[in-house]
Amino acid sequence: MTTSTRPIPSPYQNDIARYWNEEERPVNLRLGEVDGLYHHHYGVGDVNWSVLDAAPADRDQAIIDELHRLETAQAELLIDSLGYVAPEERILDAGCGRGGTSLLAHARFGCHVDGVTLSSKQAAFANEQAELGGVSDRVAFHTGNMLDTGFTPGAYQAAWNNESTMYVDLMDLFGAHARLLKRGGRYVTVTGCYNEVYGQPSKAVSTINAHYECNIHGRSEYFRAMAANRLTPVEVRDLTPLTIPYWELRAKSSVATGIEEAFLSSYRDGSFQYLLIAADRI
Ligand code: GPP
Ligand code: MG
Repeated sequence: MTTSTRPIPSPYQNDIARYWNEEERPVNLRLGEVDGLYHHHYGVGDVNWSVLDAAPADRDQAIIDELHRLETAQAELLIDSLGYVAPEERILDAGCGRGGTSLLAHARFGCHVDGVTLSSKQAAFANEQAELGGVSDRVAFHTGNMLDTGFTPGAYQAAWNNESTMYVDLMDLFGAHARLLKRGGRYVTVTGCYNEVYGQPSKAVSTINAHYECNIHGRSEYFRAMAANRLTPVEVRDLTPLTIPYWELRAKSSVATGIEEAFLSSYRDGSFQYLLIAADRI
């Protein structure tokens, strides 16, 4: 087990660390308990709506299992876009949360994975999951700042942010990824962004920002910041239609948190989008 600690410099970063150190929402913990993959992102794909008709004694767990299946499908989709990673290579999960995507990526490629999160509690939790899974020799979670990891420049074949870009300045973030990635390495993000076709962000976006203490970016910011940092898009997918069913099921579940309507209304009216962007480090 490796847990390195670097200084957390800004008041906002302290706020983020506090937020995620204190977070214990059943929508994350109960889903993670299904199989030990704890995610901090949403789901994609068709819902098996028959779970709503399960026998009363089984219904709640059937819905939890289904939400978890859709969240795991989202992580697999992101990993699909990382390209081939050889077992001896390293990959980076920036804003790794409790580690679900990292563990899935290791299962896919067998490679070394470093996850970084500002939350020491998340890093410790994720390391425990890696231990339990018997992969802690290759998968390590670190308490630290994704903008200043201290990791070896040029050492990474792939890097990603699974719904964590809204906590950082994108110029700083992509500068950091460009330094860590090898030339020809792959960067992927799945993110929510506001749709600048409609100008400024809608009230729903402000509600989401307040809920998670984050700052959602506009779509064009991603492409500007990538272009400025040697990251050239190879794939852009609008996942909005694929994630709406997840939110519809979540809204009907016992683990709904109250944020569901803000996602559903802004995805449906087009003011907010769920995007996957993959880019090559040139
Ligand atoms: C949290 O996931 C996700 C974010 C903070 C990013 C916000 C995402 C956008 C697409 C805007 P979580 O799994 O911790 O959230 P919840 O507890 O609501 O499931
Ligand atoms: Mg969640």
